[in-house]
Amino acid sequence: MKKKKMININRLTNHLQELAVIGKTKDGGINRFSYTDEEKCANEQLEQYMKAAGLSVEYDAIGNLIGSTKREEGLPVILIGSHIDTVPNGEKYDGSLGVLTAIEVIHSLKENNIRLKHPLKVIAFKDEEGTRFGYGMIGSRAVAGTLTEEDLKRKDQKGISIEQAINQHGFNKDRLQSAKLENVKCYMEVHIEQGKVLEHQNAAVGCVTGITGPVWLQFTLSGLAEHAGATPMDQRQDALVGASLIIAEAEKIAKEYPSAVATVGQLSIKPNGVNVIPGEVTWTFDIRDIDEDIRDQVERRIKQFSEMIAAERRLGLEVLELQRVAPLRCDQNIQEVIKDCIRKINEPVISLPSGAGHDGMQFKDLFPVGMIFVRSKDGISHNPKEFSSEQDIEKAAKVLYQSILKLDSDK
Ligand code: HGY
Ligand code: MN
Ligand code: MN
Repeated sequence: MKKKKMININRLTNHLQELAVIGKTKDGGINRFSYTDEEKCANEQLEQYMKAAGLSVEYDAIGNLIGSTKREEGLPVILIGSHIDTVPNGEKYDGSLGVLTAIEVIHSLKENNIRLKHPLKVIAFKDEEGTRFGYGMIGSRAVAGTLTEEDLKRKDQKGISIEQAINQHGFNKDRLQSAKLENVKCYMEVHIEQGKVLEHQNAAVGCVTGITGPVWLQFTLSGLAEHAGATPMDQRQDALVGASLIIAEAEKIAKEYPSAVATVGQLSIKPNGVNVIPGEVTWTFDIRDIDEDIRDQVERRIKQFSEMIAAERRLGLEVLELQRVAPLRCDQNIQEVIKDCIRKINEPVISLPSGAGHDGMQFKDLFPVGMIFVRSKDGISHNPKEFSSEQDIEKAAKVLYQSILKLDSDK
């Protein structure tokens, strides 16, 4: 009797390659932002994969794509998912791997004639990255029931709001509350590590212990745009020099804490002329730590230093909060299940926190969350060089497959 193959890694790899073509950039990466044609096309591709896996397919009120197995009355849902939107010039693994692995596991369960007690839902969450609107995890917030009408007012750089984008793409923001999922047993996600821990430990997969919580801030320093040649150095209100001092100090502050990070990802200068003293500088801070108090301490110290620089240099300072997500501890029981399944495939059991944010954070205090990491080559992500091997992906898919079986057998 032919041994049942747990996972069809060729099918999963083909799906990864096929999806990666959608949104390809001239720089070799992928641009697939929320409520765009590229994302619509990618979702249509996912619909095919979901239907082939025997799932019934639907979109919820804000456009999350959901594939469901037949429901057994009353039993809570095992939710598995991730996102297919990308950062600018992203790559094929961040997010997409989690959605495709979830579909593959369900497809393989079906082929192996395994019928679970609990209903399963696979979900491709809308806009996890926050690339288009500077506000992430829109889809998982809707599923958690925490996305508000206020949130939908956020606009992209063309002035289009999330609400307009939702309606333009045929979804219905007025049914926002209908997107909330009730009666969920747990949420599971496979994701690339995007760091170097598994590689340093020579491990293919890892069990996630928790997810650091990001706070995104927009700083604007305003001084006075003046002639670069005619204005003496001691008579300037140079917004860029002020910003530079603040950004350098932010790095120093973050380095004082073992797991804190502070990043400036975006910066713009006005009027941005070679011979003009910068009158205004706007930039973003992404500040994180697995410990919320430490994260908030780093944020407070950066703000205090900024106020001092602004006063010293006669600059105006405005700080806008773009988003704040609490860190998440992954469920202890699910972690034990995942570690057991890693042992069963004879892999070293590594537990590690996630420096990157993930949709599961939105389900804090709602239902248990578990995450399985796949090794990232050189720890690179948010970059076309992002890579995870087929062998490692197959191992993670097997761990998810076995974890789902174990969680389904629980009372
Ligand atoms: O920003 C993050 O950590 C994730 O990639 N959205
Ligand atoms: Mn990402
Ligand atoms: Mn991601």
